[in-house]
Amino acid sequence: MFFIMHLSMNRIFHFLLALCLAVSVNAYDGSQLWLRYTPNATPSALVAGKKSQALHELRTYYHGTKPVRLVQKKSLPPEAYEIQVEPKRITVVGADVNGLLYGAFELLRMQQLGHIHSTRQQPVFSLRLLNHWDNLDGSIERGYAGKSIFWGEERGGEEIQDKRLEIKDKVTSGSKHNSYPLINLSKIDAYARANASIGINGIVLNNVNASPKMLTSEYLRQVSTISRRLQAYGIKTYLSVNFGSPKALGDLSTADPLDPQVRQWWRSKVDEIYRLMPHFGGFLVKANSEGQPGPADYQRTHADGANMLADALQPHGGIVMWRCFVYGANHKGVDRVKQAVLEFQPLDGQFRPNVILQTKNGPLDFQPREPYSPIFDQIRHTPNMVELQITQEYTGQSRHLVYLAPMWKEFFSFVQPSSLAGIAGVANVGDDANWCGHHFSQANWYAFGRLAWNPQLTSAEIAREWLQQTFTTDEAFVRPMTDVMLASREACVDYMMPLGLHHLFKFDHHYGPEPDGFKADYPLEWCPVYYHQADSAGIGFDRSHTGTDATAQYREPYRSLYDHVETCPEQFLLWFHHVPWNHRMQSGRTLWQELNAHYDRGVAEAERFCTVWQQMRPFVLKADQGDPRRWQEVDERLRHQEENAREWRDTCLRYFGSFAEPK
Ligand code: GCW
Repeated sequence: MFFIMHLSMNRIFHFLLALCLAVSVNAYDGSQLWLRYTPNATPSALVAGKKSQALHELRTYYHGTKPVRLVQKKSLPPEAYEIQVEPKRITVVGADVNGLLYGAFELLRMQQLGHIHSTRQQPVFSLRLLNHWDNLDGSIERGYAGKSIFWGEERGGEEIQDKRLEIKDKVTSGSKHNSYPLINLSKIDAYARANASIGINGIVLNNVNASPKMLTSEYLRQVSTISRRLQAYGIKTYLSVNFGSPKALGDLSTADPLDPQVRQWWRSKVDEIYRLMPHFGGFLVKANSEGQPGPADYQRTHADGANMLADALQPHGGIVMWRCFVYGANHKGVDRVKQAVLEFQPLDGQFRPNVILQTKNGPLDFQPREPYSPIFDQIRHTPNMVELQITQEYTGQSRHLVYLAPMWKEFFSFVQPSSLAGIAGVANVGDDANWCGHHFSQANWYAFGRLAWNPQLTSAEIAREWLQQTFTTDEAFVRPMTDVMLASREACVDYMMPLGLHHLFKFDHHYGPEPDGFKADYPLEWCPVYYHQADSAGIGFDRSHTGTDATAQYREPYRSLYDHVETCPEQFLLWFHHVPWNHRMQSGRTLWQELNAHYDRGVAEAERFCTVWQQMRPFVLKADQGDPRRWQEVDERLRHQEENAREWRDTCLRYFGSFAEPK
């Protein structure tokens, strides 16, 4: 009896085990991103060309019946490609290895989308970078998708990391190749491949709030291991550097950029880097901002600081990306949105040719909606790069579905892409199975790459192709979900901070509303009450000529448009003006009524997204072979988003309502 029971228990156990395995084989966690290609059983013999990553991709994933040739043609512009579809064959022509790889991925994209056609493409920006805010202990500043894929141990701090390197050094001493098995190299390969598939050609591996340790020989060896993997996919490696490094590392007593020893320190450091990594790209620097060291510590200018680094990098062809996100250091008490122009405009023309100024799209800080940063009007003799934030620090943090392409397109409607030397996106990637925390946050990474390649693409085109590759090409899914994605950014603005309101976020973590946020010990620039200025007379920050005169930093016609309440677009109204509660809006409503209407609309949209997603269940389950995991994970987040949208509306209206007698 016992034996029989034991036997059947055993069977049940094995049956359950088999079931679990079957489910986990089918379970789809989102890890393949938009690259859900089915590999060929054997490499396709139809694809010919010189050995390259491009050849490998096509041999593995091209399923067509026409032969494909890969050809390099130096006369094309750098990184450009052509796909020529003829009756009997397809030719992918690339300017260089990057061009070939991008051409190969374009062909695979067309295959996924079901329509292969001739095309000729060249990138609009030559610098298409991701910026990781990854710390050496493995944490990620403003990261919402797990730990860094580059640094740290699961629970490690920098010390543990250092020990690990020491141990590893001992193990590998004597060996020609340094390899650090504790970094998941296959993850880095997959990451590099995903980036190459959307045309990213540079990655900054560490946080702009940079640890000086980044530049120690131990870490540089790890950087070099990573950089080789990225280089295989045409991606250059860059590092954020701490301006105070020579001092902080104990090598010198100063980091003054005009001190000869300091200059020599940087030259030697840069030489060391290029000995390890001849393809190294350069440095990204956050100086004299939010407590970071910089040239102002020695009464030197940003130009002095940037030029010193540029001089060290120049012989190797490296660049300096110097951030203009500075406030608080030299212009205390001045409207924060004006400080970048005040700081950098007088220095325009004083920078070395290999310095690029990198500025966030808006003058404050990645809010759901900001006017463009006027620095793009004021800096004319120094190359500019725009920094966009892919990680959703202020747009729901991988818990909300907010598709950011419309926001970035809005920026490009004010700032000509051709006026920019490059584009950088703050990455939203961590070691989560689906890379980005929210399945739909993958779309922001994808959209960033596609827009960095071609900012003329529409938000809808990008959303559609992402949905088709990531979920299914079924129009009954693609159409409604494209609509949801396109509506999501405006919904977020509406339920968080409509009509030009900004920075109403909870302190520090920036999730959720805190319109009454004021603490005597915060810097004023971090307090919501400072930004909305609500009182019994009205609401909004007067940045017109009667206030801080930030409008004067804009080129015409925006300067005049923004300066007057009557002409200021309503979406920026409270950014530029303090407006009475009973001000008549274009709709005929009072400002207070209009504010209510926007918050209500935002919440209604969040509710609608949930409803649409319910209807999408069969399509997602079908795409995932019956596995509900991905659908459920999105569903849970959408419900949370709806709840959080309500919290935003109710908290903000309750607080503002205490000033605004309904009129
Ligand atoms: O938006 C703020 C963030 C900081 C960030 C800083 C910056 C990396 O809250 O976390 O620091 O901007 O861009 O330097």
